[in-house]
Amino acid sequence: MELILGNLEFSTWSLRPWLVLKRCGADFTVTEIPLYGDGWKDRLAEVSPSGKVPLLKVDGETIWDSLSIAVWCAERYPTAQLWPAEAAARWAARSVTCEMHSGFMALRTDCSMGPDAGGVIHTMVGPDRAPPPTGQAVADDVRRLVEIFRDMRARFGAGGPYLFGDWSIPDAFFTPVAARFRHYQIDLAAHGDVDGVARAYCEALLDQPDFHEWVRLATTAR
Ligand SMILES: N[C@@H](CCC(=O)N[C@@H](CS)C(=O)NCC(=O)O)C(=O)O
Repeated sequence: MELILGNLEFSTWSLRPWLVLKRCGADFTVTEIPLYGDGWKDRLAEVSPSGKVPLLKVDGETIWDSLSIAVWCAERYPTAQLWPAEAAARWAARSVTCEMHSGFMALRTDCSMGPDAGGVIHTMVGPDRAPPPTGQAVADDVRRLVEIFRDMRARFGAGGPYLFGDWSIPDAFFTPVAARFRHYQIDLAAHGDVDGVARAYCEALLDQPDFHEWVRLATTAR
């Protein structure tokens, strides 16, 4: 099984399925296609139906899109319990995962990862930090994320440090967000996190052993 990814330092979409596959204990190799390098568009077009990463090559098939790969993993590895077992929690988990997958455009734009217009490279993994964003649209996105984190933790999070207690697919989708918040030094308390619940959740995501491994991989010469 081969997982094809963009730059480990800043491809937020790539981090998601890698975390999910790690949780499954899957045996997979990683191929990194550096975005913005020489000939990167052609190389991507050769392997990816959508012209984007991530994608998974398995059993002679190609599965593309981070959410589709996560759903495939949940089917292939039922014992990994990638969605919460309890029905209300499971549907909430799917709702917030889909909301993340299809939304938060202001956050993605104003807190972008990778090279910016001035040539500065913003990463999820380094000690580099950038000034917090100032626009209202991104503030609205952060406020909604804080609301999701606080609501889900309060309703479903009693069994552990993750959004639904035990680790589940939404945690893979929110780990890049936690890394963006850290890089852009966003103070969640200023966006409704009155008692630090959302901040603690983000810290748990950045402290998961698999994310530490990703940071090691991304910061090791290759
Ligand atoms: N919805 C897709 C988005 C994938 C995506 O936008 N990937 C970026 C890399 S982080 C990409 O391949 N960009 C190349 C391009 O747009 O040409 C997913 O979840 O996999």
